Amino acid sequence: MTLEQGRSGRRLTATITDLDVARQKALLVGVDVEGGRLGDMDRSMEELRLLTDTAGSTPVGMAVLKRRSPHAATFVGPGQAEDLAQDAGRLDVDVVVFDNSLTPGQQRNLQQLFECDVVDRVAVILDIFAQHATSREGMLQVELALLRYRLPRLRGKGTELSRLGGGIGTRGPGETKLETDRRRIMSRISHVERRLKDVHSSREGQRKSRAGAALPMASLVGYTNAGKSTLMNALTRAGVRTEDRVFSTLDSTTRRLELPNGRLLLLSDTVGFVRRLPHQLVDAFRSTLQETAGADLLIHVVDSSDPGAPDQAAAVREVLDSIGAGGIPEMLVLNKTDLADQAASARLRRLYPEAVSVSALEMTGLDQLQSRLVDHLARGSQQVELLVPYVRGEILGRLRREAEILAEEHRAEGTMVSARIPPDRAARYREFTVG
Ligand SMILES: Nc1nc2c(ncn2[C@@H]2O[C@H](COP(=O)(O)OP(=O)(O)OP(=O)(O)O)[C@@H](O)[C@H]2O)c(=O)[nH]1
Ligand SMILES: [Mg+2]
Repeated sequence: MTLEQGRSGRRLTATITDLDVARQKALLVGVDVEGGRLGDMDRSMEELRLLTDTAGSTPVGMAVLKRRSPHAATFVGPGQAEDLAQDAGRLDVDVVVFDNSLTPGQQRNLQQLFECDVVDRVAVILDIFAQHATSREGMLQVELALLRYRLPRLRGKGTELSRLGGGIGTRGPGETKLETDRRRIMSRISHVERRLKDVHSSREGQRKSRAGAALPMASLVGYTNAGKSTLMNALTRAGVRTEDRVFSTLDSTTRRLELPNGRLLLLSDTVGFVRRLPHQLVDAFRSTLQETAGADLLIHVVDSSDPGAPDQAAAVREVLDSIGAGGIPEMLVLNKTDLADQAASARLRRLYPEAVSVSALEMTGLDQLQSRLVDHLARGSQQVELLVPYVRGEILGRLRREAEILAEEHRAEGTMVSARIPPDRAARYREFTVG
């Protein structure tokens, strides 16, 4: 890529030779409006490049512009819009992708000016989700998000009237095409919402039966591509798909994890986060995300080889707050230590002294992570002596899952057990406590 310093900002114009001709060509545009730090803008644009590429278009040019405040009609200023239209023509792009969110009106106006498609980051993320969703629930959630995004973007052609039937009783002003489209989308939205409700209530049933099993639950959370699924596989052999691309996981997978001291934990892997995750998606994926919000512990996976790791961690915490998971205890895991250079690793360890360093791919640091999980579960636990009658064998089974057994002895009256029980489980065993 070559860098030009123009009057309206910096312009990067790519000359990428290994172009896949079947793919759409895209011009990426980022507008620095709040006078934010340059580094942030660069990282955001790099991410937009990755998102656009994942969505199936090849970025062939990039423009980073400055503007004090967005122009009401076109977001960028008139001169900037003209420059961009020229770039779009010269590079012969199919689509111009804005990193900033555009209003439906701005999007429409720019489309006319550039004579090609114009989309924003939200649309790109929605598009990736639409391509990757595979489960029934995932597809319904994505469709809901897409419909809600499209609704305000319907284009009104005031003169185009569509009349139902056309006979007596249908005469009169008729209904604009916009109104019928809008009504169609709204009725589809309520249809999808109803179907989702069904899926959610059956999931709620599953969740309840799991709550009955009384296993603590830990959720893997983190920025997309941080290595959550790889870590899930390394710990549980779950066989979740992992890929070097964003949003490869959209559905949740939950597996049992047996810790070194024999205690069981449910571990779930779910959708990754990204900076400025579209609110339509957060809303639509609320139930998937709520599973995270119901966890006893969040295992926050950070890609320590990414220079933007601290920003990514902050973005993840923001999303967690927005779904009501901000108060759940968090264990920070610095992943991909095999890729990170030493200076960067040292810097991250200083920033997050409490974090565990691992490489999920090379399976290093996992022992330490597991023992931290053991410690976490045992936090605040009390050592108790229990006498469990032989007829209550099921109690021992449960105890083995929920507590750490220190000693066991068979007596005439039953099994004498010495165990460390977490505080939230202690009440269940009170009737067996001795001494
Ligand atoms: N070198 C290295 N690569 C890793 C490590 N962990 C994961 N990766 C790679 O990083 C990429 C993303 O891994 P995933 O496990 O799919 O990441 P994820 O967080 O589940 O991503 P999404 O589901 O897309 O949000 C894959 O290509 C992995 O092979 C690691 O410790 N070291
Ligand atoms: Mg994944």
